[in-house]
Amino acid sequence: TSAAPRGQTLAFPDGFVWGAATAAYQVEGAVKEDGRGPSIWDTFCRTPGAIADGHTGDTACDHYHRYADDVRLMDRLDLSVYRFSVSWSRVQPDGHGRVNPAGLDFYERLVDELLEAGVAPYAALYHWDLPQALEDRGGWTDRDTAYRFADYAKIVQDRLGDRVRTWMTVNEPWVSATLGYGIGVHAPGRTSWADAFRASHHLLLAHGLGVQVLRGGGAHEVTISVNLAPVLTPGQVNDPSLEPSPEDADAVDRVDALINRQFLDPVLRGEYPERVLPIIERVAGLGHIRDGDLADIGRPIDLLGVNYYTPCVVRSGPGEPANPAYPGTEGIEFTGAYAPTTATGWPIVPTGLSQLLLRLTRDYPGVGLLVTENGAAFDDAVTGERVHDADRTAFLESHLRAAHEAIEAGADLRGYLVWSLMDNFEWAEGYSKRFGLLHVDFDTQRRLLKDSALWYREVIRHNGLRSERTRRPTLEEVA
Ligand code: PNW
Repeated sequence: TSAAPRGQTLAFPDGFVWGAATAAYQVEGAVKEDGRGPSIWDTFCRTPGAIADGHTGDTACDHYHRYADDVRLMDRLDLSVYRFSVSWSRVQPDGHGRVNPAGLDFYERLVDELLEAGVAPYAALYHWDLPQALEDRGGWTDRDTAYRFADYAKIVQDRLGDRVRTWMTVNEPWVSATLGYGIGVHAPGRTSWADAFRASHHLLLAHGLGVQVLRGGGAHEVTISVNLAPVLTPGQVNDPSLEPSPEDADAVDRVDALINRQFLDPVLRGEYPERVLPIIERVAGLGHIRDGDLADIGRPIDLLGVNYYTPCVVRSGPGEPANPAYPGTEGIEFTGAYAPTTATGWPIVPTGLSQLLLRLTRDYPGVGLLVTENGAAFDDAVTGERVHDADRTAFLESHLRAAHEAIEAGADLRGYLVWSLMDNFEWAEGYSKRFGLLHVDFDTQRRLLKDSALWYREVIRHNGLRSERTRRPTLEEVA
């Protein structure tokens, strides 16, 4: 229900950044090469039943060897930025102490290749692949891991800081803590809510200490990427103006505090929300939150990285037990959205993105916004040399319309990065879920530009959406 008129170009602001993202473990492969140490994902992938079809990231997209070809494809797509993550255990095999220069060499080659192609490197320091040696000392439940992260951030910046201007500390602390330590469906596969809350706090602390280090090292822009979801009642999914009942509004507020404000308030205001503290205290105590931590966590950042996929839909549900993924949600029903879904089963709700961006603008003014992930998995079929992924193009187009609408209404949105540049290792789903603009044949490692990639290139070239919806590229453009 975008207000944007059809038959007219929707221009984005000058300097708007267009890009795509990946993460080290999801694309690199080469897990034993050039001195890389094991990460918690290497270990987790060997746990029977943990990953669909027993897949691992051992080879993934073989990006470690094919990075130069992959950068050429980014160049062909006219990307202005590429967000990648650095594998901590490539740089420090044990997560502390000894540095592995060959690991840094890889990122230096990648960054130089990107700069050569005119694609700005956005380096994320932590996208879930904790060195196993640190997990053996307690992982993110141990406060020391945050300090080790700060050391590691300095090591990477010392090598790349003259070329990388935009740095991201941690990716999605909620997912990392909850799926990894709370419900155990991600590495390290632990199942303790007390651990999850401690992990969550230490990930935020790592972010704050990282900001301090990166600023000290002259970083131009520092950001964190947070998975965010507007929390809506079922009725609001299709009619955002609908007023919820007081009971439903209370359910919405409690879930919003847990999934969004638990991260936004510490980072952007230097405080935990009042609504979350009693839940943390009941589950984990508050002993892990020390004086001064929130001042560290709340250090100013330049941009907030927003990862948006789907809204969270709830209503009051007297008698409901807490949702296993959200402690403290007794009496709330998680209904899901009534909307078409992607291949991961996530409802497609583009208006959720405009609502989210406008809410951030209203509640957290003064920080620029960057969509660091948005995208969708679909069951793509290859036809000869083509991948006709019209559903992905429609997904991206509808979300860009929503983003444009938010900008028109005052959101300070600086850019948009598609998740993902290429099909890759989708964590617990293995290779079964394809999010890429590039199709990857995991037997031959051949890459194909999907129709959505060609469509995205047109968006980038015009710095906006052209009049027709879901325009398919012509064969000449593909050649
Ligand atoms: C993000 N959830 O993960 C990650 O940053 C990517 O590495 C990942 O490939 C992508 O989204 C697609 O899944 C998420 O359960 C995983 O709400 C799970 C959730 C959200 C984001």
